[in-house]
Parts: sequence; structure tokens; C-alpha cells
Amino acid sequence: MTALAVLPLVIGACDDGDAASTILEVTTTDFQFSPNSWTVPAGEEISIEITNDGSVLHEWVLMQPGMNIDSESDLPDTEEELLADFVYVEDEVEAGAEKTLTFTAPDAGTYQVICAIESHFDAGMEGTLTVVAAELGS
Ligand SMILES: [Cu+2]
Repeated sequence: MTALAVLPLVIGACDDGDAASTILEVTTTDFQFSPNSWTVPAGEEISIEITNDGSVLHEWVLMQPGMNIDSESDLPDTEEELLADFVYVEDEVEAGAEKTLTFTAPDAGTYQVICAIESHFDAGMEGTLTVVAAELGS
């Protein structure tokens, strides 16, 4: 076994403004998101703590700009197409578990959030992520 020494690197110790990321929370149940809307600043690092209080696997799927579905029949047939054409970022969490998903907020706008597991969106698993323009300094 190789012992890797993990050296604590001290980087930019004098930089006072270092990026506290925006932390969001969501609890998934059978079958909704709580809360079901979130607001974040554009371009910043976002962490969302996903807690699955449901009895089955759930997902938090942030859709790409302009992708809004009205029902699951609007989704493509394959996972590959879904990930390539519809999904900005997503993660799934087993029943009773929790996970933190980290991503960079997209441009300002309103984005749909869904659970893409079959029948869950149509059962009510829908939310909205609102991204607001980051404030410009001075
Ligand atoms: Cu679900």
C-alpha cells in the first residue's frame, strides 16, 4: 500500500474574499421537492444538499436553458439524449440518503428542475431554479 502524504496547501492566505459558495437545500419525498424553488447568483459555485425522505430513488435534475417539459412525454427515449440535450446537471439519491451536488450556476434566467425517474415528474416532482445576474462591483 502506498502511503500518500497529504500536505495541507496554504494558498492565497491573504485573499479575504474567497468564494463561500451558495448552499441550497432540498428534500425529496414521494413525489415532490421541498422547497420547490431556489434563487442563486449567476456564475457562482452552488452546492445543493439533497435529502431523500422518500421511499424510492429520486433525482434533482436541473434542465438546460430553454428546456421546459410539460409532461414526461416531452422527454427523449434514451438516457444519452436526456443527458446531452436536456440536462444541465443532475444527481440521484437513494431513499433515506443524502448527497451534495455542486455545480456552477448558469446564466441569469429561470430553469426547470425535475425528477426524471419514470412517472415522478408527472406525479408532481417539479421545481424552479431562478438565476439572477451577479452584482457587478462598483
Ligand atoms: Cu423522484
